[in-house]
Amino acid sequence: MSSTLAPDAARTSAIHAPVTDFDPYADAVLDDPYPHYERLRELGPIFYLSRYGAYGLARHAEIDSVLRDSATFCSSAGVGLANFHVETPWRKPSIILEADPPLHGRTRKVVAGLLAPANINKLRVTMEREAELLVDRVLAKGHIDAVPDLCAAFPLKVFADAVGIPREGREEFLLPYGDMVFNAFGPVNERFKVCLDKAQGAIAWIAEVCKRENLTHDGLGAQLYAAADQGLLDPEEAPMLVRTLLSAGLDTTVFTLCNAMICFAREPEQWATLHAQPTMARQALEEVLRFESTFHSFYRTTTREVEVAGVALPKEQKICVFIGSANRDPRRWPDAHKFDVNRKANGNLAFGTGVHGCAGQMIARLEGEVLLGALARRVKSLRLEAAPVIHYNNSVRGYDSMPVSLLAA
Ligand code: OVM
Repeated sequence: MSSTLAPDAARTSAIHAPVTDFDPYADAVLDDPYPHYERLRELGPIFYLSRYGAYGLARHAEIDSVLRDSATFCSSAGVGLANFHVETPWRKPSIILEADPPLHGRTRKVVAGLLAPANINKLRVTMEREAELLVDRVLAKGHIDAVPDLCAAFPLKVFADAVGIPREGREEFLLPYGDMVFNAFGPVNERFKVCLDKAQGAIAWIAEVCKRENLTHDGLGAQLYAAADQGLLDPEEAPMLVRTLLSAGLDTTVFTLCNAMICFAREPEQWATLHAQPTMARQALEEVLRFESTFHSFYRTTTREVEVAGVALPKEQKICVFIGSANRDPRRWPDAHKFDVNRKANGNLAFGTGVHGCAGQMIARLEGEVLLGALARRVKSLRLEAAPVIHYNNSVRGYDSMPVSLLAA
């Protein structure tokens, strides 16, 4: 990582941001991003990523402030590196993620109601039953690949059922579609291009299953169409928001469960603590989200000239927020690099914050709590049997394979 004087964008400012040629998307960085994040935080409260022409934030305080000021740091120019005002997005922009007021407020209100505890808590019983069946199966096997057998299997069943899409095609298409969605929050690198080539079938399948006639009559998808019937959404907005559920709701929860398994496989004492007290599952999940965040980086775009940490930024400037770093910032977290299920991990930015804070965070936490709780009650110990295989993606962190052995309680 080199640090020299600032280029054009910062030359006129009172304080120049440190410049770095750091590539957040390099395989070697994704293998273990945390030492790199520490160097980024030490560069200062803001820095300039010369490879990408974007500023970056890696400390908790600055990221929190920027995410809370959605008027200055907008989403309608895309929340990836691409600026939709000048570049053509790979798909029609999301009407919630990649939107500002007034459009965002209207769609967000409908999705917030859909995914509020009052509407999703009725899913708990079904999820608990599925979790028990899944734990039966993995304990019977003893040796498993925790990614397909557990971490992917659970959301592909319970979340896809909750949305109300067909069974056929889930395994083949849902995760590859999300893989593309999350790669698109980074640069158009080789990873992006290869993924887009592979995602063509998934893109067509997603468009089909978002149609009203392909959804169950009582799921979350059907409820979006019902909201359109009531005039809360335009008719063409219902399938767009079903697409949002399927974009944002699978890879993220699958990888969060992978990250939970990794955290506990590496820290047997932490598993012993949770096993002794399975009702800690929700709190433990929060610490997983802090310690191994799922969504590691995304962007905002300035709507005007603005100073951030004393550095003057122009209008239309992309700023990358390194969530995975904010959640390890020692300025915010005592013993930031210790995975500790007893800590108060609230205030972590794994789900973002502000008006765009994850609308699905309560159902995500519900899935995580239910599966982790079922495992905590019935699994005495878990052991990593071989090196896990990381899944390389431009913005989310997870695994393709994780050979694990489980010992029943
Ligand atoms: C969407 C969408 C897609 C991916 C992620 C997300 C993190 C939203 O299509 O609206 O939120």
